Amino acid sequence: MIDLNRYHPNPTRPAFVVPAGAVDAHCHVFGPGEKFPYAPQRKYTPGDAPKEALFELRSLLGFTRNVIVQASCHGCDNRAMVDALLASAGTARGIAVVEPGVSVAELAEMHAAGVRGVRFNFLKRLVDATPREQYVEIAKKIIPLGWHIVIYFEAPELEELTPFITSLPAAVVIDHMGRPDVDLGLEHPQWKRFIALMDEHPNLWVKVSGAERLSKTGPPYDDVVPFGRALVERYPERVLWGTDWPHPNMTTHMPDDGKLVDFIARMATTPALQEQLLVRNPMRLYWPERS
Ligand code: 0GY
Repeated sequence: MIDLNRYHPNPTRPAFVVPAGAVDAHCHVFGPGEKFPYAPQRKYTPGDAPKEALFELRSLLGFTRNVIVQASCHGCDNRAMVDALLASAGTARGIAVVEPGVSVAELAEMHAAGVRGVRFNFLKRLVDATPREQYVEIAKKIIPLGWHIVIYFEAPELEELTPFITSLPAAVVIDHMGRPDVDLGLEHPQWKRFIALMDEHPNLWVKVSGAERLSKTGPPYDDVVPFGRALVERYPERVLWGTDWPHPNMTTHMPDDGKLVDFIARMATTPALQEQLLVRNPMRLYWPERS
């Protein structure tokens, strides 16, 4: 029996060989809970997914770097994520979740560890709502550090969120393709609204991750291909990809991370697009000094 609260126990080595220096730009570490307790206000309690397991997976998949995104189950306590960054010898960057009262010294310390952005999460099943003014306050504090903002919402929320998103004075990275309902197709107003937003705002980036969450048909996620491919081909300089390991809150299956890597080649179908998606774009955003 597959345990849906634990990452895939033996992912396959991908058939798709990623370009040298590839970045997994969306993944998490969970705990271990004994050392880094989960937040009291969390909406789910994950199985532990420690940094050692993440770095082992990275090697198996052929990747060089990670971007570790603070997940809601750790609230604003970024210690597990920062601990992973510090252990990575500069091969991981982080995205934090912070309170509006965060101090300049705390931000500077996170920056030194490798944090390069904050995440605003709008999913009601994951977090209690944060007033927009608080997010504005956080945005103001992170701008001087050159950080960006990662934003997580579901497509039905986009219309209401658009004035807020477009007011943010930084690069904004949208998680999981803006979480479209893939059954609606590429011609539906829901998807067209998202494309219009991306077209009009060159500071917006998008992760073509989350096929395993978006798919209604399950592996090999055929129904997600047109969405991912449309984004990669329309915005080749503003797309990122990540495993989303260890895949919290999956309800139907636990994805094989090796198969998720194979899926990349169905969205980014040429070596040039693959290089942009997996190396050039994330390097520009997260390791600008090295790209
Ligand atoms: C993801 C997606 C999910 C969870 C979180 O912060 C989180 O807890 O992001 C989800 O359940 O959709 O990107 O990890």
